[in-house]
Amino acid sequence: MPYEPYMKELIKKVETTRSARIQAAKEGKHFPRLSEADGMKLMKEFHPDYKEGTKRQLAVGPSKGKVVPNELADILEAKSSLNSGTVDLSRIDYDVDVLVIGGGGAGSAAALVAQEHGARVLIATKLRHGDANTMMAEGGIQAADKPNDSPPIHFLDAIGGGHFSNDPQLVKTLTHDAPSVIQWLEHLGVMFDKDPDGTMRTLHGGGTARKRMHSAGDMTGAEIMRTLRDEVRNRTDIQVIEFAPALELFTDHEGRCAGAILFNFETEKYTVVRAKTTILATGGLGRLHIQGFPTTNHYGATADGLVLAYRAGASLCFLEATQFHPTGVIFPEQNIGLLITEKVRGAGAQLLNADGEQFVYPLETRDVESSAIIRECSERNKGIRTPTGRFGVWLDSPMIEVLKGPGTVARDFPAKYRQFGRHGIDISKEPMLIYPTLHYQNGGITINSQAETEVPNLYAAGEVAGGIHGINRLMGNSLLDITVFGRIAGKSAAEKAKQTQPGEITLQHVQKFHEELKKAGVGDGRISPILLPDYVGKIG
Ligand code: MEZ
Repeated sequence: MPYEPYMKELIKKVETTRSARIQAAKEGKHFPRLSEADGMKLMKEFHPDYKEGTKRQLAVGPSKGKVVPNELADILEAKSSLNSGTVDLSRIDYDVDVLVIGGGGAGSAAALVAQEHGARVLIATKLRHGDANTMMAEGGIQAADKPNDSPPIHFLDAIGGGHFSNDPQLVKTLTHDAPSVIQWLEHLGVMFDKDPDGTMRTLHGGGTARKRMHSAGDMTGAEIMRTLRDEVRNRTDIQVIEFAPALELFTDHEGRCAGAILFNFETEKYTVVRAKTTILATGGLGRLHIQGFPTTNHYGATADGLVLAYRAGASLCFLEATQFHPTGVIFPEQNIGLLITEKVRGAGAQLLNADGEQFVYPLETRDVESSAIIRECSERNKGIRTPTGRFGVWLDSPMIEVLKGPGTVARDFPAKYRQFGRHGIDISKEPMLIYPTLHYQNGGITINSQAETEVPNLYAAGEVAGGIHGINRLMGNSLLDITVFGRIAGKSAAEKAKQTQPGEITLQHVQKFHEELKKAGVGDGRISPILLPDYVGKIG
């Protein structure tokens, strides 16, 4: 659906202010950036995380007393569909060294490295191999590999982006390993954007002091996922089972993780996997649609790994904070919630209100940027109304054509160019209409720098793990995190498997958790993991 005539009238206001804005940008004059204190103040007023009545304390489990969004608490304080009597645990279908649960970027990287360390590896994935948030990531992956940059500068940016809440040891590992991970990915076949002389092209993301965002057009995640998946599939000794989500972990009599039970979507049968070590790489929670927000996330992002690990005894961290990406599509209606990469702002595009005025520095951290947009559309009443009564602000992509030369938008943002083009909107000539969208699970399962959880023989990597980003992640640190910690988890799990005898598999922790729920008087009737989002009767 192209812009309606009244929207085209409003776009004229954007065009009126464009040449002065471009001139200012060329002179290095920017909209003032907020101080840490002013950013925090803005967030407390407008960021969804601070909205009253949207979170509650967990009543049971290892993180009892911690506050999480209600939608997440609902599935953490819920019963398993299994108990000790449901399945015959004497029949073991697969007996492996390392079980990887999740077939996205983190799971695939983990499987590759575990196999290189001599482990017999099985990947179990809920949908198809590669159906993951990795595939949805657009703009880039951070690594301090240019002469004017360094891992310590990257470290400071990541810590600042997390408002000083991140686990410093995890950030050190993330930023230190980044340059070698880029080399590893390139060696496997990832085609990063380069200048004609072979130099990696890098841009700024929000909250970064150096240009260190490496990209593959606006499909960086898809390119990384394609490469990792191909590599796994080429190593035929790594087994992959698709359409087989994990329903529950197994623990042995010492409380160590001992594998998982899978549910096969196609056959509707259970599969029992005994594993010496297990890696959770199940991704995030976007499809819980926190506070009713649309999401950038893939269809399977239903927080399954958090539920499984929590019942088995792993604590959770930083889940009180959810990331809303500032630039989700708000028009055309068919695409609501889909990601418009931060790389668009990294390339020079600015955010503008209904009067064509800039109201925020374009590369604030995501939580601050989102808060400014929400304020513009609510308190300041300067949002642009869509035909169905939603509000958004303009993202002035045509600026990029002027700043960087004609054809840049189609070349550097081919996916967005085509996506909007299908609706009769040429984003090299007309701005995009955006509003914050639910993007990322900032926190997750507590891990250390070896990717170990608090449950022996259970590891976690990627979006399911917490602590690396604290309460707010910077752009491009997710594709980095899945690769760095996926690789570490693979190595740690394979090495541990060498010293581990397979344990007896039980669901005793589930029974214990059910008793705790009963004692606390919560969770009656709710079953989790939910595996797939429930939209029945909710779309109107
Ligand atoms: O790290 C991300 O979330 C990312 C690359 C998203 C984007 O804006 O492109």
